[in-house]
Amino acid sequence: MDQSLKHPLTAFGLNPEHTRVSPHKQGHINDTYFIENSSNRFVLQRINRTIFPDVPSLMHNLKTITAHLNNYYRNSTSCTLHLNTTHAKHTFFRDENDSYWRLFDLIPNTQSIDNPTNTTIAYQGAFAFGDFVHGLSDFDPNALVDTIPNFMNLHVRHQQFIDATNKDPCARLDSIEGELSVIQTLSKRLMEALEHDKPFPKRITHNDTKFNNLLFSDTWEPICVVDLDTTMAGSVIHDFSDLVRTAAHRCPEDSTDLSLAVIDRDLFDALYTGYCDGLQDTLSDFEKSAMLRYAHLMPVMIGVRFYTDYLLGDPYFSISHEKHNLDRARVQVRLAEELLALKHP
Ligand code: GN1
Ligand code: MG
Repeated sequence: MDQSLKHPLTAFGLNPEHTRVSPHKQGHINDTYFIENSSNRFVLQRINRTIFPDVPSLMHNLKTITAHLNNYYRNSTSCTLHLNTTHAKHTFFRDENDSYWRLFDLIPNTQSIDNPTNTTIAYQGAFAFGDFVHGLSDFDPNALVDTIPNFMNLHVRHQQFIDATNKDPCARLDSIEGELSVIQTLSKRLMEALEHDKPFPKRITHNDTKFNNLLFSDTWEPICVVDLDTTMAGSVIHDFSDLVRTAAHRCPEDSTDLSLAVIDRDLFDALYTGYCDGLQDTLSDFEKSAMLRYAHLMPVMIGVRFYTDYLLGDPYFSISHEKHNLDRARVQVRLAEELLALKHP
């Protein structure tokens, strides 16, 4: 076992000698491990402190959100995450190296997928993400801390991208300069459109609605929305767009075969209907039409972020090969173009 796991396991009342550990590979941000002893299974996470510097506030959000959702899901087959506490009754543990750890119960008999394999799964998944926001709709968005300031601020993301192209610290610009005008134009047009539009109603949203952030049962019933670190004040426009970014097609996020980055109209429609149904009557007509108008928003914003990270030498998203962030960025551009070309009644 990785020696650094011993202290956190002990702090959460587990005996490292009688614990099996296996690393979990998904997610670009935190380090995640599956933990098993003779009676229970857990998910242990080392929180990425570069990205989430204020862990107490992050964990305060998480505690508040899960308490609220626990009540919302009480008569349903869905559930929310369950945080374990340390001997000292804290939801996180800080070790001698200043790493912060937390321990969730593992939700048994569940599975996740990167892309839905049919429209029923797409509908069910989108419903669950909409229902998640619906469950938090009677909760004051101002009660939560912004765990990452300006997380969904396209102006800030765009400026960081321009700064990265100006600095070019890894001399990576030369080889990709020709392709950057596409993402720049997409991003500028979006900023202009957003500026002339009405502001989106503020709600508590998930802000990372990757399709694989939802656990399904073995018969594909949605069970639990996970990865709640960016659940904070936001808008459904972003959540819906991130959902179509990851689920309205069959293309891996980092595919080098761009011919796979094709939007499937049926999957898109199933996601839209499911998401609207999940939110029930809390969704306004303005939001419903803006969700369609800005369906390409997250591919553009994440595309901008992937290009920025590539230019800066990959400090943010974990990578497994040198051009990983570039591969990811190119898929996002293709998806944005596809989504822009969709016609809506
Ligand atoms: C990150 O944690 P993970 O891998 O689900 C990122 C999201 C991006 C996503 C792109 C805190 O999410 O914003 O959409 O990667 N999370 C954070 O795959 O930056
Ligand atoms: Mg995440």
